Amino acid sequence: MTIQTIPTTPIAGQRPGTSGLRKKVTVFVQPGYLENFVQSLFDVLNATGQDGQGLKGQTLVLGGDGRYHNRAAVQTILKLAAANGVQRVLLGQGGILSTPAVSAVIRKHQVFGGIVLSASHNPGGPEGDFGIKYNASNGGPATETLTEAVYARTQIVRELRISDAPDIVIDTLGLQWVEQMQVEVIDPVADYAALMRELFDFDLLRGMFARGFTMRVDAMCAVGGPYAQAILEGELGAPRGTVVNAQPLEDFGGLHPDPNPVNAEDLIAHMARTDAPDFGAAMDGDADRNMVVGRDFVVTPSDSLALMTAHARLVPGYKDGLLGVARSMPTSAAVDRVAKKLGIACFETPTGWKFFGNLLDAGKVTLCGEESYGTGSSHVREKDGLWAILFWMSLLGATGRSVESLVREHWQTYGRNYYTRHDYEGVAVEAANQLMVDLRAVLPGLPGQKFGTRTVTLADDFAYDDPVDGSISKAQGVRLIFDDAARVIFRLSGTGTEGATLRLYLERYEPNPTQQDIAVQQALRDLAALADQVAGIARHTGMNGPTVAT
Ligand code: G16
Repeated sequence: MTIQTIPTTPIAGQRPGTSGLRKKVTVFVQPGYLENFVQSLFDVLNATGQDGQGLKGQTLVLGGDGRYHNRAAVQTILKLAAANGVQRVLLGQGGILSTPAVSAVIRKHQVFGGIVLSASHNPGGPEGDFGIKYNASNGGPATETLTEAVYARTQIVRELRISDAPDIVIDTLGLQWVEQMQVEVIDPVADYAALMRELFDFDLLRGMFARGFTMRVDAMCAVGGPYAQAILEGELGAPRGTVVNAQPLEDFGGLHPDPNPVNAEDLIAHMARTDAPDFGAAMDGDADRNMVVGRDFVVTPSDSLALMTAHARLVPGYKDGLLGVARSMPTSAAVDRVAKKLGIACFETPTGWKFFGNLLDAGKVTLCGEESYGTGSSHVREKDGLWAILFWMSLLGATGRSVESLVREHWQTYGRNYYTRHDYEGVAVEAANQLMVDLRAVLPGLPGQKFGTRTVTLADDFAYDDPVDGSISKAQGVRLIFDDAARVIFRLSGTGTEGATLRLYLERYEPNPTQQDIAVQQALRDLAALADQVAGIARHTGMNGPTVAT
């Protein structure tokens, strides 16, 4: 075994997006692609690490969602880590760790940071996507400052430092070595499960299953399966088969592991049957997203966050109440109304879980959530799919109510925020950029303008001043806010790997209980037309409607 220094040349386009670097597998397998990025990350960490020591003597956590290329990438990263001063790596068995589990392991063992191999909800397999992101010592996604520094480094990286050691055995628990670096292969579920036991009343949940509570969790052939099986079927006594698609597969069995009504159609159909279980849920590729479904009743992520906030004291881990809550800007304002009633702060951040990190670290918020099927809390620094499922199950157990009745009661109390997201996928990058340029140009003229019965009260490009570290993030999405609290938001996705995706978020508030049962797309039809009128979506994209509406 020797450590080698190998010349390399910079590769263009290695800028991390909303959540790490995501590209097609065909891109990631190009010689030097992964190596250049990881070397650049290690160079930055070595230059900026604690006490000037960089990675020397430090421990990293490593694992991924098991998608195609996960296993090969693990071996490459270990060889680079060993050559760049890392002392120890905690590696999930088989190269597997869900994103929230990486965060939990980093925090529990108080280590320097971790690397997550995932393209989240993006499809897998040789023709699918792969991704990598770095999480810092708080367990959360690296800040923009760090990811930008890594990107800058990728543009000048000239040398790889890498060991020529043989591959290690990643399926066997225990200690191995790569050069002087210890690799401890750990049980991917154990630390995470221990954390869940601290937050939830497992006896209550066990009792629910014992009394016949029924549930269907669709793990979408992704990494959440082993976690859900171990906790729900193993510890809590749920009947075998409660977790479906539980075996993580390199191509997710051809499923698109994105837990929304469009991609989790099998779960939606199952929950619409007359013999549907009491509770349904799905998770995404790396198990940080969740979708909550009642009997023939889908809960929007925005409503889910609002309800969890309203009832948090029913869950043991949150019985003392919440410090505050945070949502991403495009997420509906349903939670704002709950926060107001509870008298707690509600923060509005740009899209990207990394923006919640400072608020959580500073003790300003306890719960966070996003419209993109993500909810989480201060227990880790990632959104957490199975945690959200256990949280909802706890609410059902504590109240004895159904999913639908809890949500309907919530709307009666707080009003309903009708909400939808329209995705225009596969738009030519230039056309999408031009749409945003043209839209930004008309913003100054919009306030005061009337559209039907509505008047624009604010039209801006959202900028976020981080209240903890003072950093400013500009151009985070164009928002139009109206005098009746309706909102229309436009932004380009930062997680796609092909062309551009325009996201259009539509929301209107309905306080009248007799008007809270309109089909969502119908309730928001006029706002969709307004959005097209202002932004010329059809004109710019050549598309007459979204590819996905959830
Ligand atoms: C990531 C981020 C989320 C974000 C989502 C969608 O989630 O962590 O904060 O809401 O992408 O981002 P975009 O609208 O830019 O595509 P994940 O689950 O993909 O890691």
